[in-house]
Amino acid sequence: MAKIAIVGATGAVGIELVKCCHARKAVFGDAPPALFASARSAGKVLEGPYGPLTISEFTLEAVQGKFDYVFLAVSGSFSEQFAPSLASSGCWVIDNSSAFRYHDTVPLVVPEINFSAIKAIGGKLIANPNCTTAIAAMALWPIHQAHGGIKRMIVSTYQASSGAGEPGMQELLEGSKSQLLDGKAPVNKVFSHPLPFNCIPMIDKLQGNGYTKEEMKVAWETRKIFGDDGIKLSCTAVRIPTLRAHAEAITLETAGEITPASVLECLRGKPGVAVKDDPGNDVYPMPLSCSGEDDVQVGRIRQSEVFGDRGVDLFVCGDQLLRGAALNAVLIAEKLEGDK
Ligand code: 2RA
Repeated sequence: MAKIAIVGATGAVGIELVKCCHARKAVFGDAPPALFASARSAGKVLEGPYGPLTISEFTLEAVQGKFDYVFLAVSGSFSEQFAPSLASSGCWVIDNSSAFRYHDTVPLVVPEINFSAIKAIGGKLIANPNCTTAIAAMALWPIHQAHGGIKRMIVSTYQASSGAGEPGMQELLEGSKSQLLDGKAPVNKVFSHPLPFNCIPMIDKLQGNGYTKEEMKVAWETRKIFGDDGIKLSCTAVRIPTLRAHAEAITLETAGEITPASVLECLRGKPGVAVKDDPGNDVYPMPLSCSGEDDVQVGRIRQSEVFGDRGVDLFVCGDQLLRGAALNAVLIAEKLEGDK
């Protein structure tokens, strides 16, 4: 039975990690994961599918060498400080921060796509991708494989408040309530502007090229996960007032011919992907219909007016806390466990 630790257990991703482990009790065993967080949260009790679990204060000594899998749902600076020591103590460390995603010596993994990178690169530290990248990658990888490779892509995102964690979700709910019930303008602390009834075309820090870091993450990480530095990708990342699922409009050009039918054919039956493409009957991916769902939804698939027989447009939606974070991490551990 696998021994599992979740560090950063009180956050939105930490809570989903507990649920995802519980859903895979057949793989990991009945014992609940050990939960760790900062001293401030130590002693708190988390109610979840295993029943009440008490949070312990994280120390390196309490975790290193004592677990098979350590999930880190913490800040990049925390991961930078502790992840390498945890990994060299023999634990598999799956890090949800961006601290190691661009290191050549650390695999960046979506298990359905490039699980083999773990053995190829070696080491026990694995980076979990940014949510926006992981969600799109699930839909794009089968298309990339079946059409001679994706050459160019334009991505526009519609990102939920959960990308800023539980405080982001609370700010959206409370701001909406105060506007609707009290007629008061929403207050913003987490987001740089009020999110209710708004959209904010700026996520993460501005880079020297005028894109934000969130936008560049989609380009950098897609290339690394697909093992193809030639993919050209331009992204506009926008925060919208939804709770926990990201949506992405994608226009892409492939090397080979592509049609909506060939896209449907390569997506059907792929694990982790659900085709929702019957627009005449109002069936398409939406944040509400994929919230709490493991599968990434793909729909509105159409021949591109710009790229002709080498291009399609499509719409993708995925739960930000699941495929975009906790589920992807737990699926990596599940595959490692199966590989033993
Ligand atoms: C966001 N991508 O949506 C981030 C979270 N990882 O803000």
